[in-house]
Amino acid sequence: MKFLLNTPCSKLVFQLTCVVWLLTAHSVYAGTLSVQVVDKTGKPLPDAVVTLLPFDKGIKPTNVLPVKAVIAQEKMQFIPLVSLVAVGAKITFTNNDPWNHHIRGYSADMTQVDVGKSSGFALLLEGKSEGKKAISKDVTMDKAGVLGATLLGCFIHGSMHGYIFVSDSPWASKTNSEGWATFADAPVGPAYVKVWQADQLVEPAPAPLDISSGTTKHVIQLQVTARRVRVAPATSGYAY
Ligand SMILES: [Cu+2]
Repeated sequence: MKFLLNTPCSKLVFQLTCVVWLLTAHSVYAGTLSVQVVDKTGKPLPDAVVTLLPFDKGIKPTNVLPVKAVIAQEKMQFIPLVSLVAVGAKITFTNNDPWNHHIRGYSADMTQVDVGKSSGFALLLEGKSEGKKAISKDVTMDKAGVLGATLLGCFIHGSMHGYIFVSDSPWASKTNSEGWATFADAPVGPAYVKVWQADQLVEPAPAPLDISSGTTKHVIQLQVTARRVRVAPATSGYAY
C-alpha cells in the first residue's frame, strides 16, 4: 500500500479522489434536520430561534440569513414579533399607526437604553397621517446579541414588546407556527442545538443529537408556557 501511494500516478489519483470527496461532501453528507420546540405542556412554541452547532464547522448552509428586514408598528405591536437576521443587517422600522411610537432597542445584557452605546438605540417615529406614506427609520445591527436577542419596546406604550435576534452563526432558524425550525442541508454526524425563546429566563445547555443523511427530527421541551396570541385591541395611541 505504501509502495502504491508513493508512485506519482497513485498520488495523483489520491489527490483527485480527495478533491471529488470535498466537492461532493456537502451534498452527500447533508441531511434535513427539523427541530420542534414545545412548551412545558407540549404545545408548539413559535418564534423561538434554534441554533445548530455542527461538528463540522467548515460547512455552511445554502440559505443565508437576511441582511435586511422590516419591522412594522401596527395596532400597538411589532410585526413580526421576532426577527432573525445576520450580523450587519439593516432593520427598517415603519410606523403604520396614526400615533407616535418611541421605539427603544437594547441587548438583554443592558439594563436600559444608552444611545451612546452601539448595542442600544432609540427612534421616535411619528404617526402616519392619512393619505401620506408611513414614516420609516433604519438601524444597523452591527453585532450579535450577547444574551440572545435585542429587546424592543416603546417609551410611550409599555405593552409593546418585540425581539431582534442577530445571529453570528449562519446555522440559525426561527420556529414556525407549529414550533418547527428546519435546516435543509445540515451536515451529517454529531451536533448540538441550542434554543433561544423570549420567555425563557435561562438558556438551557445545548442538546446533543445525531444528524442522519435522511430526515432527522428532534423535539426540545422548554420550561415555559406558550402565550396565547394577543388580539390587537388598539384603536387609540394612549399609553396603557
Ligand atoms: Cu408606541
